[in-house]
Amino acid sequence: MSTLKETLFKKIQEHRPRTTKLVKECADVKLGDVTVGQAIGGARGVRCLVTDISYLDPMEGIRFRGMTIPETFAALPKVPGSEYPYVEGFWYLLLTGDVPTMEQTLEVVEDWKQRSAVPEYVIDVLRALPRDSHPMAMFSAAIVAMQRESVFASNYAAGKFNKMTCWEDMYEDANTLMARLGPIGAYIYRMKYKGDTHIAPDPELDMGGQFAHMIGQSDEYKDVARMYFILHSDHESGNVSAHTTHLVASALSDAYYAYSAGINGLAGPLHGLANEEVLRWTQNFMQKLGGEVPTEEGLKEALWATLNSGQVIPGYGHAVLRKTDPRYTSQREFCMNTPGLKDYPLFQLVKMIFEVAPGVLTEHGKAKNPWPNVDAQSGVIQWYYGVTEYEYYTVLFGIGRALGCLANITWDRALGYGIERPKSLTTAMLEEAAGIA
Ligand code: NMX
Ligand code: MLT
Repeated sequence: MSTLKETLFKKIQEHRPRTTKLVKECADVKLGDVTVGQAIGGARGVRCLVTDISYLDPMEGIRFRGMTIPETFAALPKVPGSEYPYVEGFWYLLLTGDVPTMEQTLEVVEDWKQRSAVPEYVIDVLRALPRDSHPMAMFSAAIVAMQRESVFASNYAAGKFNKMTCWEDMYEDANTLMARLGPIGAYIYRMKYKGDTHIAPDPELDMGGQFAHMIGQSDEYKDVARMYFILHSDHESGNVSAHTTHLVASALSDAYYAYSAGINGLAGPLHGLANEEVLRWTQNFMQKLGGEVPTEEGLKEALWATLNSGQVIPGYGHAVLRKTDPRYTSQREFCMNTPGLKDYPLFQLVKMIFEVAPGVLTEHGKAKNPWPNVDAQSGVIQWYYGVTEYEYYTVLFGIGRALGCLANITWDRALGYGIERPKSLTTAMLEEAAGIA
């Protein structure tokens, strides 16, 4: 058994009595009330999900297994010669809560390498799709196509389902998926945007470095990939992609069905697609100015024009956060510390939007949070390194988001979480409850 699996097993055994005790002895303890506004308004703030992988504080932002973003980057083993950690070590951390040693990290690197070959039939599926299909549709199709390989589904069908051990099958599927998502994403990228030319994997590289290599990027981009996948990994479990993955998995659907569904949710413009919307909006705006950075006045006018046409300002606002997203700050620091990017005109504009948009949104008076989220800053980095196909950006998000979603559903199985099935009410029932019937 690998060190990761052995450690995870130990953690699961330690954790199970806590969940059992809560269910057996404290099931009636109230966590809050649900209002009519919440029932109609997307269950915002309803406290009814459980995860220990990450926690989102409205003012502080995300902590992965109790660690802030800077703490996470500092603690994990780094790829030699690189500023950023191995994605594989981060996976170890998300699953177990322990910071792995270099040796433990390299075990995962090796395991993923063994699992990473993309089957020929997945390539056939991708090639059969119209070439102008959205890359997120391609990504989702490739994931669900691999369902036939699910260890969980095949053992279930063979009557080997065991509540105590089925997490091991989920763990197998999750690791195989994690190992293949980068190469699948790279295949889609090269097929759609680089004349259908493909680059073979380099057996020496870690997951983040391999992705950079396989899309045909520079050495410098390897750290961008590592940073990007880690930053986008998890945002507790109520966001659309994580919640969808959890919901679908709760029906005992396997990791392939569940994460393909999560990807479909990530593809919405109010969720992961916002990263491409930000770049589209910013580029259109700069094009109108002949590539010049606008004045503050010109920017304000453009922001108001967007709001007055009934559109949202992409990359701003959040369902939980009430301050600048630390994932935004982390990427901003990356830009500030990268010669070339620091003075890059598009970054200057992104910085200016940060100075102007919160004031405009506050004056507009609708958004509860006028501050930027992760998506406001991510596209400019991609553009700078030459990944200019912005409809592809959400696939990058989707490769990273798999880390959180798949760690979560592995734990869902380990703790035996039930099928998710909240209760519906009719509008008449709401009116009656509100005393306006
Ligand atoms: N620009 C304009 N209006 C906004 C914005 C924004 N950036 N953010 C919120 N609002 C509006 C929102 O549409 C709603 O209007 P109405 O009452 O007419 O329906 C009102 O403000 C209240 O919404 P909130 O309660 O502040 O936000 P909510 O929790 O419903 O939604 C988002 C959160 C993130 C969906 C919303 O802020 C938004 O649409 N932002 C722009 C899209 C975006 O950046 N999404 C990415 C989120 C992060 N991610 O990667 O997934
Ligand atoms: C995310 O990373 O999932 C987004 O910030 C949206 C959310 O947390 O609801």
